[in-house]
Amino acid sequence: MATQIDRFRCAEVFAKFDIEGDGRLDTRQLNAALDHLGLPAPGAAVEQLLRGFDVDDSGRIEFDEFVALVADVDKRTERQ
Ligand SMILES: [Ca+2]
Repeated sequence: MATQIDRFRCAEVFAKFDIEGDGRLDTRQLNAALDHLGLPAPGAAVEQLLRGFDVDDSGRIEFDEFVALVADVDKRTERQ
């Protein structure tokens, strides 16, 4: 079933896994967030995703980057 994860769901999950509340996720937090969304990715893939969507090159995933990343992973998961 298509999941269609929307921005509100992203915000909820982002807040849950942004343990420090600093508005960004590191690799481990991103991994946990994707698991929680039902989009599990192996560690190496998560690191690749983080690099690929880290638009501001901060080494972390901020919320807008997270929304884009989730939409992309979600879309690719649906195709399988
Ligand atoms: Ca970033």
